[in-house]
Amino acid sequence: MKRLLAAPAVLIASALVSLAAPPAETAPLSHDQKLKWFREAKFGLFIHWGLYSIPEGEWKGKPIAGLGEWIMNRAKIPVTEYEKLAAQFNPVKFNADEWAQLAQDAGMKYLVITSKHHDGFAMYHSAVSKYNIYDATPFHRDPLKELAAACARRHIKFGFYYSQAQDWHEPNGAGNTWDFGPDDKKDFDQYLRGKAEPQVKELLTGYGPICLIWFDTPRMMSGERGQRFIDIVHSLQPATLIDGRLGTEGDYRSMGDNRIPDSVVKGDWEVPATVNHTWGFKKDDTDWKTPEDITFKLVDIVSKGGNYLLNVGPTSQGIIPQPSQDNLREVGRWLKINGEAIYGAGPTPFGDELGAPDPTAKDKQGNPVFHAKTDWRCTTKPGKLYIHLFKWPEGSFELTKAPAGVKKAYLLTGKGHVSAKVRQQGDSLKVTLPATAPEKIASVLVLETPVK
Ligand code: JFZ
Repeated sequence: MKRLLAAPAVLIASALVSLAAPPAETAPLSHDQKLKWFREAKFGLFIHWGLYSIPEGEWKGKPIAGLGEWIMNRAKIPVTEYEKLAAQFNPVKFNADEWAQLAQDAGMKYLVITSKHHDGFAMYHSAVSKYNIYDATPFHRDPLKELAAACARRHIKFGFYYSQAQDWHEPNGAGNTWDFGPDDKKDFDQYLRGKAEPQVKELLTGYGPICLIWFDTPRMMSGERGQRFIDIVHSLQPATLIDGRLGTEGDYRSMGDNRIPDSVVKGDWEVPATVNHTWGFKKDDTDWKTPEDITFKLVDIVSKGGNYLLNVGPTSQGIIPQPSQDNLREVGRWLKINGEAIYGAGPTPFGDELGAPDPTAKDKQGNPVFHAKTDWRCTTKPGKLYIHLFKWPEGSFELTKAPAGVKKAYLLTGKGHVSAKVRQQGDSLKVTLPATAPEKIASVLVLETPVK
């Protein structure tokens, strides 16, 4: 009897509570709540794919210098000519599950793909503009819808790159001065309201949860133009992050392309980077970063507090170049063993291991040249220091400014831990290591520290 009476009381109480405060699911997300997955993820796959993958860096038999996805601009191709590429675009080898699987095999936790780059061509079925892969090509499919589903099946977060300002296809978009004259004579807001804003709405309604929108090159994004995009994102998907290139402050900082900072940077940030020297596919660019180099850059970035968004450029057939796939999978193999030192890990408490500015050498801007050291990096979790050893030390590893009370040291091997002897004297610490490294790219030494 008592129980029966208690139930309605609970219901009344909860009804009162819900009148007093909005239910948890509609309360605005805090910055920390929004950034939670991003801070855990650390490593993402960027994909630049569009009409530019057809000329693959060559126009009318001539190689065009610069980034593959900039070919329309670099060769000053008129819209009427560039548009014709759409009729040839038929990437029949595209397989969304294979792409999402690559991200998963590489240990990447999010995927960001070009929904529209500066050339203005939408890589999804847009009702706003017929200049899109569904309506204007023989392919007649929406690959981004397929990719969103393939990522969801693997619990990989899915996001879009969208070029909000530059649109070389539109008379009022920024950037195309060879067809449409100088940008300052254009009705830029007509373009924003007529194409960019409604397309961003489409992307946030038709593709499930979008982890982030990667805006870029904020030319002419003055005044409240950026805020209009923020309002659209917040109204449709309040959890979606906005990168650092909208023109108005986003949810995290985007560093310059391929630019890794020299030291620890506070706050949330990401380094967008290439696996060769272009984003969009170029047939002549086969200078692939090695798995060792990519792993070092990933660890380096995480040890400084950031995320690594690493790009691949698929061909017009829909194939991600095999060497870039192989290299990423090798990084994934390393992450299978050492991932606990990366995902959700914080920056180094040290700093001297990163290198130092040279007091005598100055660069062209007059700044001291930074001499990076590459022997080891450190990432952290509560109660743990992860020392990533890129150069295997002979006999022992030494720290001169070690935290007090390190009781346990061991190496990650993927098949259990290999423990190592620690000797601590004041600030200095010495770990005796086996003669050979357990892992060829980098072995991770874990030091267990008292949790504060
Ligand atoms: C932009 C694009 O123009 C390029 O095609 C690509 O999509 C890349 C990811 O982003 O290029 C930039 C933008 C900003 C910087 C460098 C290249 N930057 O801040 O150093």
